[in-house]
Amino acid sequence: MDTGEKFCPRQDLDLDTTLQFLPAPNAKKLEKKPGHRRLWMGVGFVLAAVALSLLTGLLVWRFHLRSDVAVTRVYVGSMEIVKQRFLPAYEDSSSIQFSKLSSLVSQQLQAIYSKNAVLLKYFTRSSVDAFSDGGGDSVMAYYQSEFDIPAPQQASVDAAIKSLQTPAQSQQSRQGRVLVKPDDSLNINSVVTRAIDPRMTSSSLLVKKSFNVHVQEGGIIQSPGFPDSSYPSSVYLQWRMRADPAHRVRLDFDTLILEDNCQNDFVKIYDSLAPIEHAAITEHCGFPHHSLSFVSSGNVMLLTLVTNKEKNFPGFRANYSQVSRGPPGCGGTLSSDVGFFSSPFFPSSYPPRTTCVWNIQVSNDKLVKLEFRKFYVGNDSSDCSRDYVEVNGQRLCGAKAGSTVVASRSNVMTVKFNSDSSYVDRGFVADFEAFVPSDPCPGRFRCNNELCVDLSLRCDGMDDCKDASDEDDCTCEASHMRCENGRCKAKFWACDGVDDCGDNSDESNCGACTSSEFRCRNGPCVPSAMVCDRKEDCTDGSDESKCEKSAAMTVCSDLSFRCRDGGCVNKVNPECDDEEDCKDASDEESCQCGLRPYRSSRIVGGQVSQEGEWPWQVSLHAGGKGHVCGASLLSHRWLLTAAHCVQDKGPTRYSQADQWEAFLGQHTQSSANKWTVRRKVRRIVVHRHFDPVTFDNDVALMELDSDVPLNQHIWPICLPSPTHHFPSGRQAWITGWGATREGGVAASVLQKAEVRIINSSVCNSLMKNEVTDGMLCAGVLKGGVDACQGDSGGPLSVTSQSGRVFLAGVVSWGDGCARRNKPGVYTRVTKYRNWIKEHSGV
Ligand code: 4AZ
Repeated sequence: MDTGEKFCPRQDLDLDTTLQFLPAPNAKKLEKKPGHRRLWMGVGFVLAAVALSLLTGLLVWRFHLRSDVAVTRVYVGSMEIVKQRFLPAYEDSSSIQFSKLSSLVSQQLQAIYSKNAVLLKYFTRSSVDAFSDGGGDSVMAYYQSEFDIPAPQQASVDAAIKSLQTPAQSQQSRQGRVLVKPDDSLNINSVVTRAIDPRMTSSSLLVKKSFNVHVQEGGIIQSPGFPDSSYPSSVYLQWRMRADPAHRVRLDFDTLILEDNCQNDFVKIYDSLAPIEHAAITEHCGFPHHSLSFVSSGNVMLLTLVTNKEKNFPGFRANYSQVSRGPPGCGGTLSSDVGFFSSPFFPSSYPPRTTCVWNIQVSNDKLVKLEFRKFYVGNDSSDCSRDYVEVNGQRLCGAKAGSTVVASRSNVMTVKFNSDSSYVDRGFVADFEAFVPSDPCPGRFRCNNELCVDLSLRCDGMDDCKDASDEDDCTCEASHMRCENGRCKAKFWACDGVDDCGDNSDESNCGACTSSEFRCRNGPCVPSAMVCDRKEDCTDGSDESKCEKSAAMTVCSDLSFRCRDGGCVNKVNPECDDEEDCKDASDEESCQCGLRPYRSSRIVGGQVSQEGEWPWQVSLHAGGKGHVCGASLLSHRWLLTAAHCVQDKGPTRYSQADQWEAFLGQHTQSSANKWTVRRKVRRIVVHRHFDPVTFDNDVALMELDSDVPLNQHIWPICLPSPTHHFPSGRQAWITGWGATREGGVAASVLQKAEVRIINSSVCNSLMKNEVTDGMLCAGVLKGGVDACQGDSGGPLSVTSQSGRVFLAGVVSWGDGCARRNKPGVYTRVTKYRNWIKEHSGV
């Protein structure tokens, strides 16, 4: 629902143009005169109608019937001028040197176009936008050429532009026909011209501006107004970045939040100083969920921002720097028996126009096995003709989930990576190891796909090999059932609507239910009346999992939402769903929460968050020890955390408010954060019945010493009503700066990880019956994703159907971190909703 939420704080940008309405004329003049003028009015009306039809006819003729009406078409390009030394003055478009060289380039272009009858006919003008140092004794010129072309001729001009040969190429042509003869004054090595992205020449763009940036020293580029206000509308801005010769430009985004529709607003980055399509390396809009980092192939890069009139969002901020050419780790000979390598600059995107070749050579009597841990190499196409990795002659491209394994038939393997001139990707990481053909996985299990996995993962009900071969031919343990194909799967996965066995045998024989019964996904039948009563009668919660907005019982029950006037609403989760369900509208009160001002989109197995993605996340620092626990912002003044965070430990008096400081709007723990607001804690309210042994009632409130201002980085999360239903299987997010693996160290940048709510009975069977009514389980049973030490007190966030984020849980405890079949345990916030209200008023 928050998709269209306009980010519209302050607008005080010098780039903005302002619309002014004319003052109304003297009101008296607008008064109606008596009827004696009716005749004149009639005549006037007829005349006006005739004039209007004439005008309409003219316009139709002008734009639809006359095919020779010319439209201006813009082409952009680059030209390499050799035997020309680059002068610093070429960067200044007002210098004499710039004017001189650009007029020579324009003449040269005119000469090129005049060799082609079609181009000659429609060419109007060229202008040079910029020059850059081409290295050695060469200069790159970036230009625009305009052609006035009648609509039917546009395709032939496009074709003529495409067919243009550069002087070097044409001189080598077999017929010996020189199509383009260079002007005497310029020596040209290559010319590339292409039609510009039409979104960049839209007539609605009111402001066009360019900025020149030298990246040697490093620095920040941000959209105008960032972070205090939205970016301006209807602009085309470009930042021309130049590095020293023999260096590359590197650009790392820490925030990018634009409108979702790339037809309206977008950033586009080029491996050139001209927005030339074949050098476009990336385009983004919306709210990308992975980090964005780019490296140029040469010493220039162009960043463009185009916006339209509607919906403006916060924009972007990126750090620029330069790195020396000669990419580290691009190819070479690898002669150990085990090792790894990655695409250049991984985890940044690889640069365009790059080729690396690795020659792996292991001991003579062994073979080589290569496993791609990560693989994002361009688009998947049948011939992998653009960006690809070639292993022993076999090309791979696209994005591959899980691991991909390739083995050699000898002790050598050649791996080649190639990127073309446009659209880059995140690249790959590859591990290689030598193996003896008779024992390819010493001490480990050998999967059919040649992957080796730990022996303990065999027959545990999880597909660790990615081809399920670790689950073949197993003797099933008591908690497992046997599939027809011989695999073992956890019993509670039977009849859950998912083919876990791979032969669907876990989904057959699930028993027929009568017509007045509902069949739970995991098998049992329950009376139909129990469906959508907001009580999980099926142990997998399937009787409640598809009930959003389902209507309604007519009577009040324990599960009804209670309006302030005592009325009941029996719709599932009616609070803050933007529909007034209570007669007194109290279900839509206090709903300034849970919405990021844009959308999109210790943690183990998580990923780095975007700045501002979790504005309710709080970092609690104590006793001068830095970050200790997480918390969630509930209002201007109140935080919710875990009671176990505020228990005295040894000499540290965690129970005392004066020991704590809350950091709001924080992103990184180690470095300065522009939006961070710090507050001392005035009061801590710990749940009276917190049990430090069982962790039952693990909840505490913190009152800040003064209100915090709310903004796009600091915003409260919604509290669910006591009857809010979070069904099993619902996606949830955990966030925090805790350890990124069990026993590991805390994260510097706020981490996020996706988990699912887990049915309490299932959870209790996995957690030795230690899960109480005040607890809620969430996790990934396969392992690898979880909250961990240092995440405690932080939020378990669930997004409702209406797009608002609700606090389902508070990170509380677990059996280690990210262990298989050991979900994380959270304080169940619905159970404490009234307690929170009672003690904080929120
Ligand atoms: C902790 O020590 C902790 N895996 C928090 C959560 C979990 C484990 C430990 C859940 O704060």
